[in-house]
Amino acid sequence: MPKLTLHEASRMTRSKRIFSPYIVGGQPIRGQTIRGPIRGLPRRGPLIQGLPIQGPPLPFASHHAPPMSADSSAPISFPSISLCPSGGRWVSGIDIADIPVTSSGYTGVRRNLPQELPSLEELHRRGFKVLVCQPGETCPITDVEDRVICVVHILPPGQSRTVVLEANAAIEQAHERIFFTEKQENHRRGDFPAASYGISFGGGQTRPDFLKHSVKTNAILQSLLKHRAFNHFSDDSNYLFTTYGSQIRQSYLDGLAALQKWDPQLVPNFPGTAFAACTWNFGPAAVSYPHIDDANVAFGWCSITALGDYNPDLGGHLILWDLDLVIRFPPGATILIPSALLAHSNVPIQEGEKRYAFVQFTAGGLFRWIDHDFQSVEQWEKNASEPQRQQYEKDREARVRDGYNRFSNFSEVVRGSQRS
Ligand SMILES: O=C(O)CCC(=O)C(=O)O
Ligand SMILES: [Fe+2]
Repeated sequence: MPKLTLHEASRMTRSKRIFSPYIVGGQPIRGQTIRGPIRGLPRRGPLIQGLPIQGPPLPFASHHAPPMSADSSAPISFPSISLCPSGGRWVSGIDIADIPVTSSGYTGVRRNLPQELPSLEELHRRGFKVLVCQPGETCPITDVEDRVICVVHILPPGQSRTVVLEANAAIEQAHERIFFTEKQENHRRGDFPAASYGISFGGGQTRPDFLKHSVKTNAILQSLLKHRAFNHFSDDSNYLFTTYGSQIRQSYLDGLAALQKWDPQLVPNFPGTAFAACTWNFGPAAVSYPHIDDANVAFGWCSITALGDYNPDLGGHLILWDLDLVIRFPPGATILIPSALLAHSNVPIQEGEKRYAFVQFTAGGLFRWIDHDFQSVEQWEKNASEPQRQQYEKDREARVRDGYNRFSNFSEVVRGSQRS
């Protein structure tokens, strides 16, 4: 496995910063522009250089504090805690190619997972490690073949304060106004209402289309889409996606472009986004049970941004069950994971704390529709010629065989960052 020198590592963090209009106090600095265009993303609004911003300390517990036990203020001994080395990566012990996908290769395989919310201490007893990334850092997680399978990004302190407070307020306001449907209230991911907006295909839809809502809910969700905090999170996660998963992101963009050509109404949620849809997990305590988002693209990423107001040393972490890993997940942080492949859930938060999440994703069914000449599989099977069937079968085998290698190789990412 190639080793990253300190020099390489620091070049990488310096050259791949996240840019944001958010600074302490929330006022963009005018007149300053970023040095170069972010590849694949349109420039939008006044941007500042995303250099570490000096500002007041995090509104949450210090990131140096060891995890505390859930029911007392005494720190528990947690020797397995690891800091993500600056500019480096966390090397997990899994091979992502060992995780099964459906035979068509579009979506994940649902697993029967226990509905449990183990505490940090319990996870420690079970041998899980805790990954802690520092504010302003990005930490990729690789598998044994050096594929970048996940990415963790923690906002710099000055940014997180403003953007998180704004996003929280918008989510709370929307929560009060939305009359949730039975399906939005009761889903298998956890005991919290959730609403999705965007382009999807599955669950009763006869063709790819916008998820349907009442006129009122639609207007509320559209106003969240316009909110600058969610545009900021969209930019951040797309920037991470471009940097660490360029092949997958390109396939998402190609898919969206094909859909929009087929139906020009299918305009994505955010300018420059590669994701087809997003979900807001409303609180008051959006903590997920172990699950796999099996309808999402199998060889792809979804982006989760944690929000709310909770002590991230005590709870709210993201658990990746296949990696025996617990990731500290403070409000404002974004984690990209292949959510159709890896089982994930959260560590519970403390009584009275609030947690929400903003999740961006793409349904695998959209690609199935595109690859079947913009028809359902059933329609396609009725109409397809023998050569078409043979070609489909070849593509299917290649999709499953090569899919896992669409995750970027870490050394390629480093080389790419040094070139730009
Ligand atoms: O809130 C989180 O950290 C996870 C959310 C999630 O996995 C989901 O909504 O599917
Ligand atoms: Fe999920």
